[in-house]
Amino acid sequence: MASAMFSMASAKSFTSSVARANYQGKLCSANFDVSSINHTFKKKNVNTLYRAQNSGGVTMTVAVNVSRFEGVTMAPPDPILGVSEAFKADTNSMKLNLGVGAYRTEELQPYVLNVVKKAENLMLERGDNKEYLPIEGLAAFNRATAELLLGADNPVIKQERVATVQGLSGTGSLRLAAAFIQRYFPDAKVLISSPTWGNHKNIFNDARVPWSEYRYYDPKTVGLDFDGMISDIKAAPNGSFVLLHGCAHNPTGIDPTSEQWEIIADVIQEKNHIPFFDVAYQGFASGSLDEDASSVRLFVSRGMELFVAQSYSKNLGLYAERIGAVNVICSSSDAAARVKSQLKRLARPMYSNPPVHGARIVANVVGDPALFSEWKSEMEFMAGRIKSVRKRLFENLSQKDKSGKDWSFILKQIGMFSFTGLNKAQSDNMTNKWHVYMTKDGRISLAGLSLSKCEYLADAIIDSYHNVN
Ligand code: PLA
Repeated sequence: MASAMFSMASAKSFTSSVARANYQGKLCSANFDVSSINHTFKKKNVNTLYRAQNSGGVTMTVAVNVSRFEGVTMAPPDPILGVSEAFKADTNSMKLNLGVGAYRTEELQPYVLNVVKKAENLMLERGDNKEYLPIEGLAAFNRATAELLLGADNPVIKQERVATVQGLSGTGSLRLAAAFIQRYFPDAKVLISSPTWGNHKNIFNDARVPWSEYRYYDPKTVGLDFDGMISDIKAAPNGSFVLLHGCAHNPTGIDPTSEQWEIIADVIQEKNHIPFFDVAYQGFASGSLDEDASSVRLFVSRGMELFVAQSYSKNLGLYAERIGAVNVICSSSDAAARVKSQLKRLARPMYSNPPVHGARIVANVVGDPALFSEWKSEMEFMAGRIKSVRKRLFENLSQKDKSGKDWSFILKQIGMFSFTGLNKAQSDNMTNKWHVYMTKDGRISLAGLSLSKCEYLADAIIDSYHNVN
């Protein structure tokens, strides 16, 4: 094995040295020194382009024999967003994408809300600029989002006990809060429901926050395992964080009743736990912004300190604008100011400051009484369409399935998803045989379903449920 060692002053001479060595088929390993950087290339078959930059700012493109990323393994497709990729690749005309929770019209087209278009026109007319936002985001948005969540006249707002920081939608807000927990509560763990939205585990794993699960879903009743949930929350070490879905639990579509929320709050208070609400569907579950925030407001009214991550992906259809917020309700304005300063400190090196477009849309819609009431009607309409599709699917399943199976659990679920109870093999059959794309935990997004496709979907579910184990 030949080995070449050289040091050079310019990128040009280095490139040509490698090219020459490669041409001659002699280069197996080369050690070189440019300013303070040492690179070692090993192995044969020089065929990959490698870009190196020295501290003096010289950029070189050199051929190396093997990728430096040999040790990087292929990541599996995302269990939710990967479904959309597979859907796109399917050419069957009957295909249905019920994977990701994204609202579609009855014609199965993406929907941009009228109020969003109006708010965007306003922004164009005003000629709003593209200056950086402050680290904590747009002030008008932060005010509007806290008011929407807690109610405009909530005393905690007047008392300045809410630390609100604009986030990169629900996910980014959860991630920022997780980074805060990791930094300030390094010994605490987060309790998450079993099951939960798949990305919750990734978020806490990446933030290095330990988590464990509390019982939530009971497959026997296709309902809430309330006793299991309460006893797991009781059994957790005092001062744990308890992640709760504010409304429209994902993936099960099963929410606690208001009496159950009271008991959950009792136990969390007894244990000195810190509630952490994920509110990704405010207004989308019931059609009412206030009703869907009632769980959060109950905890706030008890004087508890808590975290809330919010998202405008679904209720305003701003999926790609990445607009949401993290709110920390504190017991004093002083604590809120300190918490906010630390959230900003965490955000600055992560993404510096958030994007402005979605924040302006939300602020304009919520801040204008006419647009606000129009938004509420559009949200009711979207929530209503999902409810009507849910009902039609139930009717089709009940009529077509002659086995006597009770499908009424579908009607009891709330929000954009239905947890069908189909297992992985049955879900695979839905996709492979029927071209119905869904997550492998048996979840289907009813927001991606039209009334006219319900019958086809019912056939697919009945076949998968009865003919696949
Ligand atoms: N929290 C929950 C419970 C969610 O279901 C989702 C989105 C989010 C947070 C984050 O959404 P955002 O970052 O867009 O604000 N869940 C979707 C999409 C709709 C996804 O997986 O990203 C879902 O299909 O489950």
